[in-house]
Amino acid sequence: MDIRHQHPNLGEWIELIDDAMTDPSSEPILNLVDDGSEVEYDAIFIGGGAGGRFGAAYMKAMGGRPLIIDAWPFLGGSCPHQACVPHHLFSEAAEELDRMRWFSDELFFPKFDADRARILDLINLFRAGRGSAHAFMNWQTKEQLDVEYVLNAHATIVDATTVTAAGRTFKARNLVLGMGARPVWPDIPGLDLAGVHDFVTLVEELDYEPKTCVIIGGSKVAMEYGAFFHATGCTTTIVSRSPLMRTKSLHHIDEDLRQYVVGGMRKRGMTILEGTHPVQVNGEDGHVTSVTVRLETGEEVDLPTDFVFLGTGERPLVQQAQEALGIQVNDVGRVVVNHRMQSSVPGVYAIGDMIDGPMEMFKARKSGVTAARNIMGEDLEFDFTEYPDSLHTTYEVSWVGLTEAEAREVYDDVIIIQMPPTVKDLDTENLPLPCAEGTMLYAFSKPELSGFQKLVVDGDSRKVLGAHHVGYGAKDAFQYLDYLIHRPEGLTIDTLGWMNELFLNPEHFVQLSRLRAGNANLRNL
Ligand code: COM
Repeated sequence: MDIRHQHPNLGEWIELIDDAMTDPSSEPILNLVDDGSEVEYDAIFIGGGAGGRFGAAYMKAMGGRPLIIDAWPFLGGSCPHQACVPHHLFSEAAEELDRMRWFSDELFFPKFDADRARILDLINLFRAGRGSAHAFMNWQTKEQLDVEYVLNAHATIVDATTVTAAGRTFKARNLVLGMGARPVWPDIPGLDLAGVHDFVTLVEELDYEPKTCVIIGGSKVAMEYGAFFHATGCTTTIVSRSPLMRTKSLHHIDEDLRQYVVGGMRKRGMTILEGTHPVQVNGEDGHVTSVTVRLETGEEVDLPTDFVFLGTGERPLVQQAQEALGIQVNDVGRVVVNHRMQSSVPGVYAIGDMIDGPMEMFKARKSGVTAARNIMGEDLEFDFTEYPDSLHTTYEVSWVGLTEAEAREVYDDVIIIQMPPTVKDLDTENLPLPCAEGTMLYAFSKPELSGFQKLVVDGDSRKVLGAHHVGYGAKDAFQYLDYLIHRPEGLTIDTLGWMNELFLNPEHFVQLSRLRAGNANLRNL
C-alpha cells in the first residue's frame, strides 16, 4: 500500500494499523519518495523503535536520507506497544490504588472496592488505547519529520549495504540495527502451562483475572509489575535469587534507599523471597496451580498460585545480523559496539536494546542519534556507563551518582543530608517528613509512608556526589541533577542551596542543602 501521497489523519491511521495487525496477509505500508530502486540511502534503520525513529529523524534534520524498515505496521517499537507505555500506565494505577487503599473510607476517599481493582481492566484499557500512540508515531514521522519508511514488512539483510523488504531491494551506505529485544524465559519445567506470562504476553494474551501471582526473577520489571499486581489485590510473591535491587542490571543502589523501597513493598503485604530458586511450575488441566521453589535454607516449598509472571530479563534479536554479517556479539548476546555505535562490521551500527547497557529509553534514543550523527560525518561519542535511573513500586524511586557506601570508598569526608534523619530514638516512624509533592496526605495521616531522600556530598570539594529519592515528583529533576553533577565543574551544595525552589520541594534537595551550605566545614543533616 503506497501512502506517500495520502495524508491519513490519526483516526485513519488507527484503522489502517488495526487492519494490518489483524490480517496476516496485509500489504506492506510504503512511504517512499520514489520506488527506492535507484537510491542510495545514507542509512537504513532496521527497526523503527525509539532508537531507529529518533536516529532517522535526526539524520533527516541534518540533511541526510534515512529509510526505516519495520516488521510492525507502526513506528515507536515495543515502547508504545508492549513495554514502557503499559508499564507506566500500570505504575500510575499502582500509585493511585495504594493511596485509595490506605485512605479507604477516610476523608473524601470512598470505601475501597476491591472488585473494581482489576488487572484485566487495566490491560483492556491499554489495549483499547495503544492505537493512538501508534497512529501518532506514523503520522509525525511522515508528515512532520519527513522520514521515509516501509512498515509491516520483514527486512532481510543481504549484506552490509543491502536489505530486501516488501519485495524490493534497498541500498544504503550504512545499516543501523535496532531490532530490539524480547523477554527470555528461564529453563525450568512447566512454563508451557496456561497462566505463565511475561510483560509481552501479559498485554497480548491475558484473558482472566488472576487472584495470586508468583513472580520469577528480581529485575526492575519484576518489582514494577509485582507492585502493580499486588496493588490491585492480586496477592504477589517475588522469587528472586539475588536480593531485590542488587541485581547486576542496576547500579548505584544506596542501601538505605533499598531498605525503604523493599520494606515498603513488604509493608503492603507482598512476600519477597530472596536467595530463592524456582524449581518448577506445576499445573492441573493445563493451567498453572503452583510454583515449587528452593528457599535459602535449602527447603523446597510449593507456592499455590493461578498466575506466574517472568521478570528474568531480555535478549536482543541478533540472529539475522549474526548469520548475514557475522557481527560480533558478547556473552549475553548483545552486539559489541564502540562509543560511536559502530559494530565489528564496517558501516554497520547497532543501537537501543541490541547493545550493552540499560534497556532504557534515553539509551535507545541517544544511541540512534549518535549513530546518525557519526554517519553524517560528526565525530561524536556516547558513553552510557553513567546515567540516572528510576523505577516504580507504588512509589517513584529515582537515583543518580554515587551511593553513600561507594562515596566512602573514594572520599575521606563524606557528608550525608537525609530525610528522615537517622537519629537514635527520634521516633522517625511518626515524623511526617519528607512531605512534598504527592506525599502531603501521607505526611499528615500516615507519616511513615512519606518517603525517603538522601544526598551524598564530598565535604572537601562541597560537590554533590549522588542523590537518592523515594516519593513522587522528583524524577524529572533527576534528569537535570544528572547533567549538573556530571559536568566537569560538578554541582556544589552551595549552588544547589541557592536555587529557587518552588514551594517545599524537598525532593530536589534545595532547602536541605541551604540549611547546611553556611557551614565552612560541612556537617551531616
Ligand atoms: C515512544 C516511542 S512511545 S518513540 O521513542 O517516540 O519512538
